[in-house]
Amino acid sequence: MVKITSIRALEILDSRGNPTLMTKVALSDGTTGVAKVPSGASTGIHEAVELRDGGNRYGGKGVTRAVKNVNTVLAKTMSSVDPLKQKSVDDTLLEADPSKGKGKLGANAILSVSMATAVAAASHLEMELFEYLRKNVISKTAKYQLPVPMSNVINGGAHAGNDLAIQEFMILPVGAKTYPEGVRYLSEVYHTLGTRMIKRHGRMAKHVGDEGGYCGYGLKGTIDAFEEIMGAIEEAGYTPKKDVVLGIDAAASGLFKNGKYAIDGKNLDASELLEFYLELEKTFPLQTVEDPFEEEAFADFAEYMKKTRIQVVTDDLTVSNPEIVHRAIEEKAGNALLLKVNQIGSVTEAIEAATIANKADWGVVVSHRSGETGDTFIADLCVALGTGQLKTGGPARSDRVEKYNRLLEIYDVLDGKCGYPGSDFRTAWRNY
Ligand code: 2PG
Ligand code: MG
Repeated sequence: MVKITSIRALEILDSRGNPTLMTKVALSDGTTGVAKVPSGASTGIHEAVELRDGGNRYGGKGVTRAVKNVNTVLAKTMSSVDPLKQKSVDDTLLEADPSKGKGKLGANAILSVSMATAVAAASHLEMELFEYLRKNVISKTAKYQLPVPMSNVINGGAHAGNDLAIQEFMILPVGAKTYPEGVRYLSEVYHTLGTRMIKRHGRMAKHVGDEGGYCGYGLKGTIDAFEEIMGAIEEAGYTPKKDVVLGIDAAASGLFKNGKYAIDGKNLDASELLEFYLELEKTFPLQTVEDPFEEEAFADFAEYMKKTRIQVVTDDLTVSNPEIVHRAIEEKAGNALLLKVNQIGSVTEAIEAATIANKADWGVVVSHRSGETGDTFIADLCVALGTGQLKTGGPARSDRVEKYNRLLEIYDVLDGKCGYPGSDFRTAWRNY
């Protein structure tokens, strides 16, 4: 039986220049797996706990304690675990830190080992990671579909220094026939948008936010941003709605203060904000809205669901936590789950959250964090789950582009023999 011979973590930087972990798992046959952990800015209060050092070093954001936990406690505990059994790998990790939110050893420490072990196992079996996760971990057949990318072309909220309340303005290339064609749509619309904004607002508009989308310099508010994107879609030669639809992540917890949401110079209560979303849906081809209300507002999400037929995605509301996902399903507080591995802290639990959503006929959007690295695990996970949707930022900056490129590579590995859900992005994964 192949064994884990060493686990070694070190402190590296993420795309915002903040410390995070890189962990390498080595197996007895000489194969290795590496994982780098992402980090959010608009984090949900119920997310698993990132262990940070505090103090002055790196402004308190150092992760040397988490690194030490990997190199000592976890390395020791994992030495007797079968690396080819991801469930027992993760069970052992969870046993090592049974605290709520994995705050004792750090969810960042635990996740790095969970991911790196999966990567090492795939490498040992000479399988692609997506193939290993699908066949050996999720136990599904080898029919694959690549995701419709949800690309954040204008950044706002906590991800950019502008006046846009909405955190992410996204485009989805639903009219493309294949994933590579979808990527081309994204890139063309993105560049056209950049040129238009520079023409209108000057060279400052060329700058990008945390997720590779334009920083929105000069834009007056939500409608202005939507109109710019619509103009760019048409100018790039595409037809809005048929070829490209729109999405937002309102990340509304960040707008919420004293019972009201501050947006576009107004203070709206939940029902007024709901009317605003419904109005946007009428005016623009808006087909997916994430976190429309703050992270405890299950009833407001449910109210929105009664009035809309588009995709309502829960992120901060459910934090990829199987228990909370159950609650959201029961309360009909959405119809799609945002899945971030570091919100929950292990590969097995993330897959469990996705499976629960899938059984309830919810969509699943596999997602990056605003603080990323070149790690491409989520691209493989998305293909392995077959969810048909991936959110990984604008088509610029290598922390975002590496994921788009990994999917292009997977398309090539599969010789193009894979589905692309197009406008069925929420429901197509029933067939996969
Ligand atoms: C989100 C994410 C990713 P963050 O809110 O969906 O886009 O942002 O990682 O800052 O939580
Ligand atoms: Mg979000």
